Amino acid sequence: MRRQFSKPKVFALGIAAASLVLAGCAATVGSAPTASSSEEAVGVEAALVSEITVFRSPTCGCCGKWIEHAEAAGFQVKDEVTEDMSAIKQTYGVPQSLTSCHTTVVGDYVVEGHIPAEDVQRLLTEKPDIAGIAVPGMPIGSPGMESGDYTEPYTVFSFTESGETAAFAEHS
Ligand SMILES: [Cu+2]
Repeated sequence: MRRQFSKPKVFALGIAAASLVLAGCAATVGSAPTASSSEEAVGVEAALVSEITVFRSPTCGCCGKWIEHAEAAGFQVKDEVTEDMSAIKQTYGVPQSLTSCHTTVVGDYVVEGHIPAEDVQRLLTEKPDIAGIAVPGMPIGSPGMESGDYTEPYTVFSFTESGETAAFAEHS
């Protein structure tokens, strides 16, 4: 389920997210990618960006699963493997409090972490005046982080170049 927010909300983030990134995808062990994501596959229209670039570290398994999710939704993924993800996040201006594992470049936007493809498509359709969107940490149940049927509620945040954040979408 997704709700859209009109009022910006700021959440306390960071410590939990950082430790999750260090722990690296442990929750995905033994879980299979769900087939349901392909049902959202329609929707990348010709006019929208279809080629995206994913930066990820070589050891990141859940990043690969998110790539599969994006491909199932119709995106063509350029897979860039790098040892220095913090440099990538700095280059693309991802606020430190919003960092996750992989960083994706979608047209002029930065898409950080395990964002549902439907939110990427909404971003491309609505073209808001922001730098990008992010799911901090690696919430269990987000695309690429599936673990059985369990989904922990999580928020997709938008961020601007000056570092302002707001809720973009909610998932539970
Ligand atoms: Cu991840």
